[in-house]
Amino acid sequence: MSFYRVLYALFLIPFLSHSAIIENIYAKSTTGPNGAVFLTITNPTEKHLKLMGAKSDACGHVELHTHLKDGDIYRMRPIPYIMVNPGSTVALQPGGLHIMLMTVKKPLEQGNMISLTLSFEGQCDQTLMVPVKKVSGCCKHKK
Ligand SMILES: [Cu+2]
Repeated sequence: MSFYRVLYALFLIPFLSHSAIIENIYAKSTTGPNGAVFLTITNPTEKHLKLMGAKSDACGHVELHTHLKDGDIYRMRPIPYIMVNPGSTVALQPGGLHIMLMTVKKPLEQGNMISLTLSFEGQCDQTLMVPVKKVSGCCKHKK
């Protein structure tokens, strides 16, 4: 490796560490019209990280959702972005924040893989392969 290559690699390291760390990602199996993806997002940077949206070829479009209490029941509500504070982790999980797959093209069955592209503000899009898992006793995705 030449001196310049080493220099180039050292130069890149701070930029590589400036991206979101995605873990524990899965999609809930469903035969219904809508699905949901859950994951954790860790922000290793010193700046706020904003998930602005997502895309998937497994469904018509993708929305970011949260659950808000409405009287005695929790209802899903679309939100414009999900913020991850510097050095912290946000969990998208059943009953809370989630990525909603609207108008799923075909049933999401356990063992399938779907692709999902996450868009963070000021970063390159991240495309991930997401395994479909059966989740029992989970939320029903109705509006
Ligand atoms: Cu939802």
